[in-house]
Amino acid sequence: PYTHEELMAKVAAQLTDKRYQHCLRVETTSRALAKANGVDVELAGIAGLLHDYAKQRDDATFIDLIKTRGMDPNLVSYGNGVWHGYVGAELIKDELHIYNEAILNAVRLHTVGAPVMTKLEQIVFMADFIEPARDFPGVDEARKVTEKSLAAGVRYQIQHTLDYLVQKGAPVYPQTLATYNAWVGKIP
Ligand code: DGI
Ligand code: FE
Ligand code: FE
Ligand code: FE
Repeated sequence: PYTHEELMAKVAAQLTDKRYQHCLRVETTSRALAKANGVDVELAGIAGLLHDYAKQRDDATFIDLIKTRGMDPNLVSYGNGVWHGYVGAELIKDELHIYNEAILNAVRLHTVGAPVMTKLEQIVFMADFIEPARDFPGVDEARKVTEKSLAAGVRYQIQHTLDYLVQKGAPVYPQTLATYNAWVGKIP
Protein backbone atom coordinates (compact mmCIF):
# COMPACT_ATOMS: atom_id res chain seq x y z
CA PRO A 1 0.00 0.00 0.00
CA TYR A 2 1.05 3.55 -0.71
CA THR A 3 1.72 6.05 2.05
CA HIS A 4 -0.32 9.21 2.17
CA GLU A 5 2.62 11.16 0.69
CA GLU A 6 2.90 8.67 -2.17
CA LEU A 7 -0.83 8.86 -2.89
CA MET A 8 -0.65 12.65 -2.98
CA ALA A 9 2.17 12.43 -5.52
CA LYS A 10 0.19 9.92 -7.62
CA VAL A 11 -2.82 12.23 -7.69
CA ALA A 12 -0.69 15.30 -8.41
CA ALA A 13 0.93 13.51 -11.36
CA GLN A 14 -2.47 12.97 -13.02
CA LEU A 15 -3.92 16.46 -12.67
CA THR A 16 -3.27 20.11 -13.29
CA ASP A 17 -2.19 21.96 -10.17
CA LYS A 18 -5.59 23.64 -10.00
CA ARG A 19 -7.45 20.34 -10.00
CA TYR A 20 -4.95 18.81 -7.56
CA GLN A 21 -5.47 21.69 -5.11
CA HIS A 22 -9.22 21.04 -5.37
CA CYS A 23 -8.57 17.39 -4.41
CA LEU A 24 -6.59 18.49 -1.36
CA ARG A 25 -9.44 20.77 -0.28
CA VAL A 26 -11.95 17.96 -0.80
CA GLU A 27 -9.71 15.75 1.36
CA THR A 28 -9.69 18.32 4.17
CA THR A 29 -13.42 18.95 3.90
CA SER A 30 -14.15 15.20 3.83
CA ARG A 31 -12.12 14.73 7.01
CA ALA A 32 -14.04 17.51 8.74
CA LEU A 33 -17.42 16.10 7.66
CA ALA A 34 -16.32 12.61 8.77
CA LYS A 35 -15.37 13.89 12.20
CA ALA A 36 -18.71 15.69 12.54
CA ASN A 37 -20.69 12.63 11.42
CA GLY A 38 -18.91 9.79 13.19
CA VAL A 39 -17.27 8.35 10.08
CA ASP A 40 -13.68 7.04 9.77
CA VAL A 41 -11.65 10.18 9.16
CA GLU A 42 -8.74 8.48 7.38
CA LEU A 43 -11.03 6.61 4.99
CA ALA A 44 -12.94 9.80 4.19
CA GLY A 45 -9.71 11.73 3.64
CA ILE A 46 -8.35 9.16 1.17
CA ALA A 47 -11.66 8.99 -0.71
CA GLY A 48 -11.73 12.80 -0.89
CA LEU A 49 -8.15 13.00 -2.11
CA LEU A 50 -8.81 10.40 -4.83
CA HIS A 51 -12.30 11.44 -5.95
CA ASP A 52 -11.17 13.26 -9.15
CA TYR A 53 -8.12 11.06 -9.81
CA ALA A 54 -9.34 10.24 -13.34
CA LYS A 55 -10.92 13.59 -14.20
CA GLN A 56 -8.34 14.51 -16.83
CA ARG A 57 -8.19 11.27 -18.81
CA ASP A 58 -9.14 11.14 -22.47
CA ASP A 59 -12.67 10.21 -23.50
CA ALA A 60 -11.21 7.22 -25.37
CA THR A 61 -9.79 5.79 -22.13
CA PHE A 62 -13.20 5.93 -20.46
CA ILE A 63 -15.07 4.54 -23.46
CA ASP A 64 -12.65 1.64 -23.68
CA LEU A 65 -13.12 0.79 -19.99
CA ILE A 66 -16.92 1.05 -20.22
CA LYS A 67 -16.80 -1.53 -23.03
CA THR A 68 -14.15 -3.88 -21.63
CA ARG A 69 -15.33 -3.94 -17.98
CA GLY A 70 -18.96 -4.65 -18.74
CA MET A 71 -20.19 -1.35 -17.36
CA ASP A 72 -23.60 0.15 -18.19
CA PRO A 73 -23.36 0.67 -21.98
CA ASN A 74 -25.58 3.76 -21.71
CA LEU A 75 -22.72 5.49 -19.88
CA VAL A 76 -21.11 6.11 -23.27
CA SER A 77 -23.64 8.88 -24.01
CA TYR A 78 -22.97 11.02 -20.93
CA GLY A 79 -19.43 12.36 -20.99
CA ASN A 80 -16.56 13.09 -18.62
CA GLY A 81 -18.79 14.52 -15.86
CA VAL A 82 -20.43 11.15 -15.34
CA TRP A 83 -17.46 8.95 -16.37
CA HIS A 84 -14.69 10.21 -14.13
CA GLY A 85 -16.37 8.84 -11.00
CA TYR A 86 -17.81 5.53 -12.18
CA VAL A 87 -15.07 4.68 -14.58
CA GLY A 88 -12.38 6.51 -12.63
CA ALA A 89 -12.76 3.93 -9.87
CA GLU A 90 -11.48 1.28 -12.32
CA LEU A 91 -8.32 3.33 -12.89
CA ILE A 92 -7.84 3.70 -9.13
CA LYS A 93 -7.92 -0.10 -8.81
CA ASP A 94 -5.60 -0.65 -11.77
CA GLU A 95 -3.06 2.05 -11.04
CA LEU A 96 -3.17 2.66 -7.30
CA HIS A 97 -4.08 -0.90 -6.24
CA ILE A 98 -6.78 0.36 -3.93
CA TYR A 99 -9.59 -2.17 -3.65
CA ASN A 100 -11.46 -0.85 -0.62
CA GLU A 101 -15.05 -0.81 -1.90
CA ALA A 102 -16.11 1.86 0.58
CA ILE A 103 -13.54 4.21 -0.94
CA LEU A 104 -14.22 3.09 -4.53
CA ASN A 105 -17.97 3.54 -4.14
CA ALA A 106 -17.49 7.03 -2.69
CA VAL A 107 -15.49 7.87 -5.84
CA ARG A 108 -18.01 6.16 -8.14
CA LEU A 109 -20.96 8.06 -6.71
CA HIS A 110 -19.35 11.43 -6.04
CA THR A 111 -20.98 13.17 -9.02
CA VAL A 112 -24.39 11.58 -9.53
CA GLY A 113 -25.05 10.13 -6.07
CA ALA A 114 -27.41 7.19 -5.55
CA PRO A 115 -30.86 6.60 -4.04
CA VAL A 116 -29.18 4.99 -1.02
CA MET A 117 -25.76 6.25 0.05
CA THR A 118 -23.49 5.38 2.96
CA LYS A 119 -22.38 8.24 5.17
CA LEU A 120 -18.93 8.04 3.61
CA GLU A 121 -20.45 8.36 0.12
CA GLN A 122 -22.54 11.32 1.27
CA ILE A 123 -19.47 12.96 2.77
CA VAL A 124 -17.36 12.87 -0.39
CA PHE A 125 -20.37 13.94 -2.47
CA MET A 126 -20.87 16.96 -0.19
CA ALA A 127 -17.19 17.81 0.32
CA ASP A 128 -16.79 18.12 -3.46
CA PHE A 129 -19.72 20.54 -3.53
CA ILE A 130 -18.85 22.78 -0.58
CA GLU A 131 -15.01 22.77 -0.39
CA PRO A 132 -13.78 26.26 0.51
CA ALA A 133 -13.00 27.42 -3.04
CA ARG A 134 -16.48 26.66 -4.41
CA ASP A 135 -18.27 29.94 -5.05
CA PHE A 136 -21.48 29.33 -7.00
CA PRO A 137 -24.70 31.07 -5.93
CA GLY A 138 -26.14 29.00 -3.10
CA VAL A 139 -22.88 27.56 -1.81
CA ASP A 140 -23.17 29.29 1.56
CA GLU A 141 -26.66 27.91 1.98
CA ALA A 142 -25.34 24.47 0.96
CA ARG A 143 -22.61 24.73 3.64
CA LYS A 144 -25.14 25.71 6.31
CA VAL A 145 -27.58 22.97 5.40
CA THR A 146 -24.82 20.34 5.30
CA GLU A 147 -23.49 21.39 8.69
CA LYS A 148 -26.94 20.79 10.17
CA SER A 149 -27.62 17.55 8.30
CA LEU A 150 -25.51 15.62 5.83
CA ALA A 151 -28.64 14.13 4.26
CA ALA A 152 -30.22 17.56 3.85
CA GLY A 153 -27.00 18.62 2.10
CA VAL A 154 -27.30 15.70 -0.31
CA ARG A 155 -30.85 16.72 -1.14
CA TYR A 156 -29.81 20.33 -1.63
CA GLN A 157 -26.99 19.36 -3.99
CA ILE A 158 -28.96 16.94 -6.15
CA GLN A 159 -31.73 19.52 -6.60
CA HIS A 160 -29.09 22.05 -7.61
CA THR A 161 -27.41 19.61 -10.02
CA LEU A 162 -30.64 18.54 -11.71
CA ASP A 163 -31.67 22.17 -12.06
CA TYR A 164 -28.27 23.03 -13.55
CA LEU A 165 -28.39 20.18 -16.06
CA VAL A 166 -31.91 21.02 -17.19
CA GLN A 167 -31.11 24.77 -17.49
CA LYS A 168 -28.16 23.92 -19.65
CA GLY A 169 -30.02 21.34 -21.74
CA ALA A 170 -27.57 18.58 -20.78
CA PRO A 171 -28.67 14.93 -20.84
CA VAL A 172 -29.45 13.61 -17.37
CA TYR A 173 -27.99 10.19 -16.56
CA PRO A 174 -30.84 8.02 -15.22
CA GLN A 175 -29.04 7.51 -11.92
CA THR A 176 -28.87 11.28 -11.39
CA LEU A 177 -32.64 11.40 -11.73
CA ALA A 178 -33.05 8.35 -9.47
CA THR A 179 -30.92 10.10 -6.84
CA TYR A 180 -33.08 13.19 -7.12
CA ASN A 181 -36.33 11.25 -6.81
CA ALA A 182 -35.11 9.32 -3.80
CA TRP A 183 -33.68 12.26 -1.85
CA VAL A 184 -36.33 14.91 -2.44
CA GLY A 185 -38.88 12.90 -0.49
CA LYS A 186 -36.65 11.33 2.07
CA ILE A 187 -35.55 13.83 4.68
CA PRO A 188 -37.32 15.41 7.66
O1 DGI B 1 -15.41 16.87 -10.85
P1 DGI B 1 -15.88 18.16 -10.27
O2 DGI B 1 -15.85 19.28 -11.26
O3 DGI B 1 -15.17 18.53 -9.00
O4 DGI B 1 -17.43 17.99 -9.86
P2 DGI B 1 -18.47 16.78 -10.10
O5 DGI B 1 -17.76 15.50 -10.22
O6 DGI B 1 -19.49 16.87 -9.02
O7 DGI B 1 -19.24 17.18 -11.46
C1 DGI B 1 -18.74 17.06 -12.73
C2 DGI B 1 -19.78 17.47 -13.77
O8 DGI B 1 -20.70 16.43 -14.01
C3 DGI B 1 -20.62 18.68 -13.44
O9 DGI B 1 -20.33 19.70 -14.39
C4 DGI B 1 -22.06 18.26 -13.65
C5 DGI B 1 -21.90 17.00 -14.45
N1 DGI B 1 -23.00 16.04 -14.25
C6 DGI B 1 -23.53 15.59 -13.08
N2 DGI B 1 -24.56 14.76 -13.31
C7 DGI B 1 -24.69 14.67 -14.66
C8 DGI B 1 -23.70 15.48 -15.26
N3 DGI B 1 -23.58 15.64 -16.60
C9 DGI B 1 -24.49 14.99 -17.37
N4 DGI B 1 -24.44 15.14 -18.69
N5 DGI B 1 -25.47 14.20 -16.85
C10 DGI B 1 -25.62 13.99 -15.51
O10 DGI B 1 -26.52 13.27 -15.10
FE1 FE C 1 -15.60 15.07 -9.81
FE1 FE D 1 -19.93 16.76 -6.91
FE1 FE E 1 -14.27 17.27 -7.54
